[in-house]
Amino acid sequence: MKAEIYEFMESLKLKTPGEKEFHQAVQEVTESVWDYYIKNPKYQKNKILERMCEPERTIIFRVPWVDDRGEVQINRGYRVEFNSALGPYKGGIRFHATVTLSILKFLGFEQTFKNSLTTLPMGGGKGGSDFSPKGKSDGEIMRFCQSFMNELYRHIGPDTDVPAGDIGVGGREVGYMFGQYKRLKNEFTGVFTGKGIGWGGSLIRPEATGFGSVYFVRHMLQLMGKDIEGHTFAVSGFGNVAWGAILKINELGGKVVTLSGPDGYVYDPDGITGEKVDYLLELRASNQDIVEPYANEFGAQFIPGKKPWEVKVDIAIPCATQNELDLDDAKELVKNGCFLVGEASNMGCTAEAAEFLGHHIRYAPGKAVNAGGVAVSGLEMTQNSMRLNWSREEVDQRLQVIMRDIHDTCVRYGKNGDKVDYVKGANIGGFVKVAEAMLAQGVV
Ligand code: 2IT
Repeated sequence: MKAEIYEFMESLKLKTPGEKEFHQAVQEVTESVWDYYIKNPKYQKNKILERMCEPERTIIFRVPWVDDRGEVQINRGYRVEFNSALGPYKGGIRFHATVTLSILKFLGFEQTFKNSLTTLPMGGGKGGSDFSPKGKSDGEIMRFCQSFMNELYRHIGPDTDVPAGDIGVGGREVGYMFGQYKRLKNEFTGVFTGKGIGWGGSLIRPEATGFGSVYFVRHMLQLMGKDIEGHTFAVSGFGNVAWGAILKINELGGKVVTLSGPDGYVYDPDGITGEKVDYLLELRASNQDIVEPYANEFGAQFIPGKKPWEVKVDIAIPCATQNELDLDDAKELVKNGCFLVGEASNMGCTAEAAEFLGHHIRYAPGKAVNAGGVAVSGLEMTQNSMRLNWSREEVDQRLQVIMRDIHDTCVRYGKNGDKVDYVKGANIGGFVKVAEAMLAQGVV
């Protein structure tokens, strides 16, 4: 690492002790943009990078609620309003036991660059709670969402901050939060995305992250003279992102042979197709956070306590969570002939795994690959503002164009001989627009 970057990181760490996921995300971006940053003294003079690393506003609040036994429970709620240079803060809400300020800061930081890459007018933010939906009843989830909104409603709005879903937050939770916002503010606006079809949601939003990831991977393959068809895929996770990716891979003639959860992974060499894909929605709705029932239902193999990266596949698409693929996993994948990893989860690879993959095979980071989710959220905001709904075809067409543009941006800034450094391409591509907007808007 360059001495200047080391110094920059040391001073960030002093100000944000213990926030290791946030440090990881900042270091990756800083290493990518440093040369570009130094070449443009106006950025350094205006401390653009330092400003980008400090959220504009962080809200932390108590979320008290009463469980089904009548016991009082306390969780912590957060919203990190990271950067509004390009538009209202935009980004998901995560409900998971592992949520900390560091996790939400890394996600909000990443979101700023990702949203910039989409070409749509959205700033970056992220929120959530350490509340775990696992094993909770529908009533408990509703009461939690309402209590969470009783505080958050004063900080968000269709032109201020527009949340959406993330891990643990899907259509049901967005519905409860939107309902409570509407009640408190007495207004029906596009304050959330990922809403239900019929009350302001956009067609294709549930599929968008997965579809977009596969569109992006297809562009990566096309640069290598290949396509989705005929290739075998390892997918991790079993939620919304994995579901959408599997649907699109199947449609384009690929075969997905794995799924995973906190309990282990499923190996289904026949391919996850048809009713097996629909079954993922049932698994998610059961709030159990396990994939073993899939293996029992369809007679597939279940490997407890392991990750799917030990299976021999052509392409891997991590769709679960941060740092789910480490250096050993990366080496195992490459040893088994995997030639492409497209990260659909946010920061799915550890820094060491990302570096190894970037050297040996084609690898693209989450902020480029998974940007289709928030891109269609942006399109949902557009439709809400127009008070019109677009057809599936219209939204899907726009999503495809956006993913192509993001891939082009990565190639423009990351081209390196006959290879593409997608990490560098995505980071510089995302950075430039935000930096220019911040410069134009003065020291704010
Ligand atoms: O990580 C992400 O991009 C999301 N969870 C989606 C954010 C959004 O506002 O749709």
